[in-house]
Amino acid sequence: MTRIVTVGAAQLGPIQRADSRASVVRRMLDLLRQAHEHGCDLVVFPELALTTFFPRWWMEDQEEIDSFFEREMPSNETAPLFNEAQAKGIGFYLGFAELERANGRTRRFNTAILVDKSGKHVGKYRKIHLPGHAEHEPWRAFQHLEKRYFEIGDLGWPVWRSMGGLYGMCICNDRRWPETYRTMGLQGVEMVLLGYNTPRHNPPAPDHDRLSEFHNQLSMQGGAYANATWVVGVAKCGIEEGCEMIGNSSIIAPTGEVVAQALTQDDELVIARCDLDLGKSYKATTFNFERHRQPDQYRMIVERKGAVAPE
Ligand code: CDT
Repeated sequence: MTRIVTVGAAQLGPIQRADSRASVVRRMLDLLRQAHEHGCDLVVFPELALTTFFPRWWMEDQEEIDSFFEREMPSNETAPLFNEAQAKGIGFYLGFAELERANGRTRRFNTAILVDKSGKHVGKYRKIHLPGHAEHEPWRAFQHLEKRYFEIGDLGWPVWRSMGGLYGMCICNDRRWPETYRTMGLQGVEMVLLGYNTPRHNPPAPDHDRLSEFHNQLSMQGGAYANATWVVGVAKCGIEEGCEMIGNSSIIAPTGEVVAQALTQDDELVIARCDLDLGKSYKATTFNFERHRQPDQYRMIVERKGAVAPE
């Protein structure tokens, strides 16, 4: 029996600052409706899917910063999404800014959750690789203040048994790091879900700008192949508050091949029928970890953080 999961990569076009969460949820409901019409089992929404990509702004007023965060999930504004997905029997990945109040502490994370077809919360992931900077750098065309507004995720990269397969999550910049996929690969992951907001312009390295889409594909295809897993990467994209973010939302097979890809920089549903057993032959041969990995020779990966060149 094949294990086919029909996946919808629900790319979102730009969300401006003035756009209400209710208006964004309406757009997501439309994508969910399309997903249902095409028989999707699972829909993947982007990183920080409910608001504009606010780390582009230096803000000092904590109340203003917190206006971009969710204190509960679902909230009044997001409940229609949860209700509709459950009614249609569609699981989903959703990225949002999480404000947690626990044990007298307030903590803020760049978070994603996985909800299954019955509406059950399967798992939560908090972004570990936070790019950008923590202080105001006015020379930049725009800021990238994830290191200021979020704490480093504290949940690792778990893999969950759900919806007939083994699922993992990561968020945006995580996709550029082989460690992200390998940690999930070592738990046998069959599908990695990830959302992103990737500005085309990288102020500290503008010579990379022309390669934005290439680097996006390169990292996701490499992660998929080397870990024999599906990767579903979903953008929020287009021109948001004057800042262009790349699209190219992609569904990538364990072979490393791109099976389906967005053509626009707007709301767009990209669909693929994904056979979760497609990675099996790779996991049994070329990437049989138990047989071929040599962790004793990789100790430096966990013992050393920055590169140290030999004398
Ligand atoms: N959201 C996010 O993590 N964006 C980063 C921009 C980094 S600039 C190289 C990304 O990796 O896409």
